[in-house]
Amino acid sequence: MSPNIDEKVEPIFKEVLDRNPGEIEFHQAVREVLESLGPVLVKHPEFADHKIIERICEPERQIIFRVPWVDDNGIVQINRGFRVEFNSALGPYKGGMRFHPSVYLGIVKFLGFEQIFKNALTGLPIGGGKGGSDFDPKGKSESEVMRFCQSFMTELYRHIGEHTDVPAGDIGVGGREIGYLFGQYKRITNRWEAGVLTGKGLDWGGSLVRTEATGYGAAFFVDEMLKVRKDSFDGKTCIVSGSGNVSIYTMEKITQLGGKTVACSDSNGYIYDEKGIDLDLVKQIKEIERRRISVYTDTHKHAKYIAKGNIWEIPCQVAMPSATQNEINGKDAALLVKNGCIAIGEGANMPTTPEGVKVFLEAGIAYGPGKAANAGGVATSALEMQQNASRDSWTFEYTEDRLRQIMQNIHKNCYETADEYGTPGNYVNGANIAGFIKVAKAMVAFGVI
Ligand code: NDP
Ligand code: 2IT
Repeated sequence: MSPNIDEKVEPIFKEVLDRNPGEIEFHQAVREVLESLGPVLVKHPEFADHKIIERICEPERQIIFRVPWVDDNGIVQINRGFRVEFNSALGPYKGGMRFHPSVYLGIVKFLGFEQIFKNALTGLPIGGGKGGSDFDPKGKSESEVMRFCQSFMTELYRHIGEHTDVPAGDIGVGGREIGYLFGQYKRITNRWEAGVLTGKGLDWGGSLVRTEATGYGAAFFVDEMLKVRKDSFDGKTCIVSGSGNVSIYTMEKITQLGGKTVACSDSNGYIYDEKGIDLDLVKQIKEIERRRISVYTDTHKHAKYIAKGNIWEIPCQVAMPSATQNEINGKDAALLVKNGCIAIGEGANMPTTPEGVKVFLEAGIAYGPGKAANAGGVATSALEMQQNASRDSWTFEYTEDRLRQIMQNIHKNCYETADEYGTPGNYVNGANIAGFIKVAKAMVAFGVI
């Protein structure tokens, strides 16, 4: 249980723990939101009368399915597929799919739960959902990935649709996988239905800026937090963990805003390059060759590769965790603060443990939680849906401008909501409360469904 949960909300959290045994990441994500909601029930007693918190914690629908496929040696492989359609109060379920061996129901539910509030914060008409599989794309051939995606979609297609549920990418799912998934959906349904998936290729219904959007958006969010403090990225030393989609485009925007990223990582270790990470090289290694980040030092001898190292030990002023959940613990957070870190922008979902969050909040540094800071990805997915619906495509400049405005609005909304609820500067409360209220009002309007 949590000492920070209001006594009116505590029995609801206990019920969540009892009903969802073993799903520790889901418990963590729910606890974090529920800790913010006590004062909301005081201002809005109707939310308690309508049992909004209880309903929001229970997914509308959970789908678990078998994904059989044949590997290159002719051996039958079986994975498990998931789609949790969490909440459709504001629009069709929307959220990515994660292909990683660690995926199980508890991870998909934590991601789907956070997605509800994140998507509400974008101000766009999208509900919350998430999916994925315990399939491990590492070491698989191109045709194995294709066969897996085709088998996955052969079950998933019946549950999704442009007005029902619109999946996209997450860890292990990028443009290549979305291509195979879209192709199979089109084939089975005999429909060229662009709006059923986002993150599509630019030649077949994708949006400019979607690839860059999560990283760019996270950097914009940090820029806004720094502006409030009369500061900027200019001259700041930054660390961005991971070296996938979110990390790469976070680093790109940090450079454009005047900062310097000196370290990035993958699950095997991290690179420290005091001259600043060479992003063209990282893109070559990760996006084109799909190799490990360790090969960075083959051509850049001055840089250091630290296998299994802790990237948060490097002093920095801005840290942007962009790999996975719980990658910053209480000790890491204390070290970051001690070494002079003044801002954290979470590109990843729930990358900081509750102990770490406490350290950042108590230190009073600018801390942008994932559901606000990384909302630019899904927001641009919604812009992709808009373009698909109007059979139009926008320029890079226009789309990036829309993304920037959305991130500025999210920042403002979180900042002002934190103030209104008596916790100025606390973006955790701001994001949780603002996101929750929007969904809750819609749920009240719809009656008991
Ligand atoms: P990618 O698959 O492109 O990259 C993931 C990166 O994180 C890789 O460098 C990977 O290293 C590393 N990583 C993954 N799992 C672990 C782990 N268990 N331990 C250490 N490192 C790990 O994924 P994305 O960049 O898309 O996603 C990164 C994070 O951002 C996730 O938390 C995701 O949920 C979140 N996010 C993504 C959005 C998107 O639009 N893609 C939108 C909003 C949030 P390795 O290659 O060694 O596995
Ligand atoms: O966590 C996320 O917001 C994503 N992985 C992106 C979801 C989307 O639908 O673009």
